[in-house]
Amino acid sequence: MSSLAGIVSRFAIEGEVVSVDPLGSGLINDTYKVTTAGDSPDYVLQRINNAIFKDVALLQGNIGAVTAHIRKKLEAAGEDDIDRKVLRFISLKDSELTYLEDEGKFWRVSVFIPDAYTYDTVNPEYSYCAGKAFGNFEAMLADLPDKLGETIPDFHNMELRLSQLIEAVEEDAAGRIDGCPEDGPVNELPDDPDHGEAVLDMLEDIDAYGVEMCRAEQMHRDGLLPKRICHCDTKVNNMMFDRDGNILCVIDLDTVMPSFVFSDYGDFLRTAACTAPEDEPDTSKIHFDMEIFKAFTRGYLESAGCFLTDAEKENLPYAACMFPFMQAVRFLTDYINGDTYYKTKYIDHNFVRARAQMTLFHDALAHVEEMSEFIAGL
Ligand code: GN1
Ligand code: MG
Repeated sequence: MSSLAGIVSRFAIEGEVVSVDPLGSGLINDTYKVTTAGDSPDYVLQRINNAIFKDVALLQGNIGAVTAHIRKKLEAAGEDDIDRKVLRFISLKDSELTYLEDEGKFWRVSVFIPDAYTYDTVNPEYSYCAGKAFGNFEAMLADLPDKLGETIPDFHNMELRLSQLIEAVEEDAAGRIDGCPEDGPVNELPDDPDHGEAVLDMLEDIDAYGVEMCRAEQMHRDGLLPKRICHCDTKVNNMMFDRDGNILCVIDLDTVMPSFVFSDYGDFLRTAACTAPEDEPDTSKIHFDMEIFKAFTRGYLESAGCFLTDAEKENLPYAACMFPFMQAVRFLTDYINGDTYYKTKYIDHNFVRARAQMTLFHDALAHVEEMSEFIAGL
């Protein structure tokens, strides 16, 4: 088996590798920091999860087009420190490709951005900056000449996510529905002995909102909602800040593809406006934070307001609800399938995540009117 340092040595990096250590907390790819000796830059090594990103060539092609386009814009705007504001991927030593296939695994290397920080929680001031940054990111990509492929087809299609849940329930591949509650819980949550029942309750709860949460697909069919190039994984920890809290860049570009703007807006709030981690077991700690919502929305509309349609703006509160809902559906689907998609740390992790997301969904839903009033007043 190739060593990590051996993998790195196939890329045209500068300097001598000193160490390769795990980095970050992504749920899909494996990420490492590559430290080099002396003044050479450090690097980020990633194993691309090709069970999920099935077309790595397309994926790296998208990322190449996006980063080159952003770099050009930053240069034209006379920005300084550009290498900290857009990712740079390294080619192989013996080819132009920016990924390596080795023993059926796919790898890539980018330059590590020094003195940059990611956060799992942010205050309103940072949220405002993040809103501006994601709006800017979409604005910069609005005139991208290359046509991007969908790295995961229909990634944020709510109708598809619900049908995947239904399929999972019908198959019940891991026996996490059948056998419960009659045979007792399959797995025991420390605080929830009636677990099997809890899964069924959650399915019922999801079913009650399914049609309403598929509004985006309906609007798209009615010609009311365009697809634009979006980031599609705007978790708060996918944004890099400098030491003073200024935004440097957005990272984790695997899912940059055409989608509804609700994706970026909704997924940021799902993580940043939640008062607890996305897998919080104690649901009493989970609330939708309106101060974060307001700050982020103000920032986002300052940079994206110029290209968004009225229908898009009016439906931002829906997006704030739809994303926790969609994530609950995705986590629950994976739970029922037997945890084949997301990395998990304990047996019921995906169920706990789904429950946290449904709790957040309900609290966001209770704030829809307040959100709409705020947006109308901006
Ligand atoms: C995954 O890779 P990571 O951890 O940033 C997922 C997102 C989910 C997120 C939930 C390709 O993102 O869609 O929102 O987990 N990415 C993919 O934490 O499915
Ligand atoms: Mg990430």
